[in-house]
Amino acid sequence: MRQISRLTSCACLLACASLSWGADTTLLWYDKPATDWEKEALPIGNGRMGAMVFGGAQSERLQISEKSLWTGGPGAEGGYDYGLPAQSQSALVSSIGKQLLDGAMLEPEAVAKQLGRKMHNYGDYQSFGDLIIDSSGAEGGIAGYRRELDLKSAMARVRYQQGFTGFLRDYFVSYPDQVLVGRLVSTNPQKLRVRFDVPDNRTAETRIETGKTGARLVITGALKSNGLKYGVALLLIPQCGTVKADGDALAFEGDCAVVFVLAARTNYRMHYPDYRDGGADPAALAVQDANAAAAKQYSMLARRHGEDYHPLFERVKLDLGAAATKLPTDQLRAGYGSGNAVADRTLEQLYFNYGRYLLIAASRGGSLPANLQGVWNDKATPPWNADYHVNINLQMNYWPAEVANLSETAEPLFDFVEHLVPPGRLAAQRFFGAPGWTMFLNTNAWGYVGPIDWPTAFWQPEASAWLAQHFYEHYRFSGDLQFLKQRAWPVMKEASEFWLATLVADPRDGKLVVSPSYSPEHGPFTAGAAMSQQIVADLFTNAAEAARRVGDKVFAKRLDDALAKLDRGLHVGKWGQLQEWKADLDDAKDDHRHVSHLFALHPGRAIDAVKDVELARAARATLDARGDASTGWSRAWKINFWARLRDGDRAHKLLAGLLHDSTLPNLWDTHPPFQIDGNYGATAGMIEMLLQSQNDVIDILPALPKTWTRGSVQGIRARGDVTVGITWDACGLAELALDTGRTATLTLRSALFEGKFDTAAALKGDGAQRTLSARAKGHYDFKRTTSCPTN
Ligand code: FUC
Repeated sequence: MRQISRLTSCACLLACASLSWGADTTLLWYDKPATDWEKEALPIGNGRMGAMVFGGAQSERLQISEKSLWTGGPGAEGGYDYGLPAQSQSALVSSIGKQLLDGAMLEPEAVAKQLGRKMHNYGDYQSFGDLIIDSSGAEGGIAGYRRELDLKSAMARVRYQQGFTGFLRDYFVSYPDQVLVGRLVSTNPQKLRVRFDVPDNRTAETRIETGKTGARLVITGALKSNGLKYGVALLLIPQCGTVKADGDALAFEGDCAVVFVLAARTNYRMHYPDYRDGGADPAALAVQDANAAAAKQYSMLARRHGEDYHPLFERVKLDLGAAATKLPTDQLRAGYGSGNAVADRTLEQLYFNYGRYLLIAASRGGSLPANLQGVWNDKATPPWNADYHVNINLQMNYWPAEVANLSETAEPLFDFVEHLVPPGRLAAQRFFGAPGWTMFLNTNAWGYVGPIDWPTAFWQPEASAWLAQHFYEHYRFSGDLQFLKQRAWPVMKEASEFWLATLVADPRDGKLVVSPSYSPEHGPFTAGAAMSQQIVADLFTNAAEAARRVGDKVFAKRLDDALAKLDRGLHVGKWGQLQEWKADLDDAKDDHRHVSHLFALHPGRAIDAVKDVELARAARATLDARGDASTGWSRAWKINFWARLRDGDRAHKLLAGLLHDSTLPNLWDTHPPFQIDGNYGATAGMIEMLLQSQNDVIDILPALPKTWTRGSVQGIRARGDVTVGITWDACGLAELALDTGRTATLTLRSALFEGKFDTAAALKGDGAQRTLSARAKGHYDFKRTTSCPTN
C-alpha cells in the first residue's frame, strides 16, 4: 500500500469521523467497550467472514469467524455418513406410518428409539480466532469514549482520548476485497502490538515477514477434528512510523495511522460428498487476498466497500417518526416501552435497519447461508452447533430477503439447498424407498440429511418442501422465468416427487396424509399433523403453478390430482382453534413456542384473512391460547402471523415484547441464547404490517398499528416485480408510489380507494380493491386529496 499523505492529518480524520456520530436510526452506539461477546460486541461481516468488535482501548479484540470453518464431516476420525444409514429404513418407517394411520398415537421417545440416529461427527461451526491489538504509549485516563456501528457505511468505529492523545479506529469487512480492514489512528505517537490468537483445536504455524512497506503475519494449519486446512494472513501497513516482528506478533510504532488487512480462508468447498477443494492452499489464498487488498489505499478499500454495500442498504427507507436521541443504544433499548413514544419509534426504526444490515453482513453470494448465528461465532461448541435448523430457523433467516429488496442475499440459500439435493435423494431412498429428495430437522456444512436422535424434534421430512418455497417465492417476487426454469423448478419438482410417492390414504376419510407426521417439537406422532399437510399443500400448489409456467402439463396434472385428494391440514377444533393435529387434541392451556400449524397463514398463503374468515378466526383463537410471551424467534413469527391476520396492534405488541424481553444490548435477538433468526423474522414482520402480496393482491397497510400514527416506507417489494413506497398519517394512506418491473394487471387493495384520491393511472373496479394495467418500468403515484384533520 502506498503511504497516504501526511496531509490527511490525524486531527482531520478524527474531526471528519465525528461528523457521522449523531444518534439516529442507522447507528448503534455505546459509551464503553464491550466485555461480553454475545450481548455487547458489535458484528461486522461480508457474508463469508465476520468479526465481533469489542472496542477495548488498551486491549482491542476482534473475534473472527469464517463460514466454512467446521469440525466434523468427511475426514473426521471414525468416519462420517451424512446422517444416512447403510441399510434401508423404509420398511420400519412405513410400519410406523401404518400404525399411526390405524389410529395409534406414539410418544416421540418411542419413535426416536426406532428411527432416530445418533449424530456422528456432525461437527460444529468454529471461531477462526482473535485479532488482539494491545496499545501502549499513551498515558492517563480514558475520556470521551465512544464505540459505534454505523449501518449506513457498515463500519464499526471506536474513539477515545487518553491523556493528550486522541484515538480513532475503524473496521469493516469488505465483500469486494474479501478482507477485514482496520485503521488505527492516533494524534500522538502510539505503540501497538498485534497478534492473532488461534483456538487450540487445530494446528498452527506462524510465519512473520517484514518488508519495506509493512509486515505480514501468516498462520497456517488444520483442524484436528477433520484435517480441514485454514490460513490467516494479516498485513500491517504503517502510514508513518515502523512495523517490526515481536515474537509471534507485529509491533507498530508511529505518530499517525496504521492500516491492517486480515484475510481468512479454508480449503472447504460446498460440494457433496467430498467438501474439499483438494488443491487449495488456504494460507496462500489468504496471502493473495491480503496482498491484493493492501495494493489499494485505505480510502480506495473504504470506497469499494461503500460502493458495494451502500446501494443494497439504501434501497429501503422506513420512517416511523424517530428523532435524534442522546441515549446510547443499550439505554435506548433498556428504556423501551416506558412511555416515551418517540424513543420507542426510534428503536423500532433502528431495529428494522439493523435487520437489513445483518442480512447483508451475514449472507452474500459465494459462501454458505446465514446459520443460527449468522456468520458470528466465538465458541468451539456453540449452541445447536450454530448449524442450519430447517424446522423454522434457516427459513426465517431469509424471510426479509425478498420483501426488504435484498433478494441477492438469498443466493447462498439457493446454492446451499441445491447442493443438498444429491444427498437428499439418498435420504428419500434410504428412509422411505421414495424418489425425489428430502431432509429432516437440521443440517451442517457437510450435507447432513438424516434425522438425529432428539425425540421432540428429529422427525421433519417436510423440510425440503418448506425450503422449496423460497425458490418459488423468489420467482413470484422477481418474475424471473429463467430462475424458475433453471433453479426453482428442479428443486420443487423433486421435492414434489418425494411427497407424491409417500402420501398415504387416511382410513378416516380417504384423504392423502403424511404418516409418520410430527408437529415440530410438540405432541405425539400421528398421521396428518396440520403442519405436515399445510407444507405439502403449499409445495403442490406452488409446484402446480410452476409446472404450468415451465410447460410441464403432465406433472401439473399429477399435482392437481393429488391436491384434490390432499388433506390441507385446515381443521377447526372444539374450542374454535385451528387444529395442530388431525384429531382434535389441542389443549387450550398449552403455550408452546412452536405454532407451526399456522404455516398456512405465514409463510404459506392458504389462509387469506380477507376471504377465509372462519379459518382466520381459528388461527386467532390458536394464537390467543398460545399467548404472546415466548422465545425470540417465536415472537418474531407471531409478528408475521398477526400481520397476516390484519391486526396491526397485536403485531406491534409482539414486536414490543421482542424488543423488551428478547433483545440484547447489541440488539441481537435472544432465544436465549443469541439466535439471529428473531432479528430477521421481526424485520420481515414489520414489512408484513405495511405491505402484503401473498395472495396476488398488493395490499397496502394491511396491519398498521395505531401507535405508528404517521410514517413512510420506500423501496419494499411486492410479488409481481413491484417496488412500493407508502406514506401514511392519522387518516391512513396518504401517498402510494408503485414502480413496476413488468407488464401485468395488478390488483391493489387499500382503504384509500374508498375515499378521494388523485392518480394519473387508470384504475378499474370500485371500493377498496382495484386493478391497474401496469407497464414494464412504469411509475404510478396515488395521492389522497382530502386533508387529514388530525394531522
Ligand atoms: C428450533 C427451536 C428451538 C431452537 C432451535 C435452534 O428447533 O424449536 O427452540 O431455536 O431451533
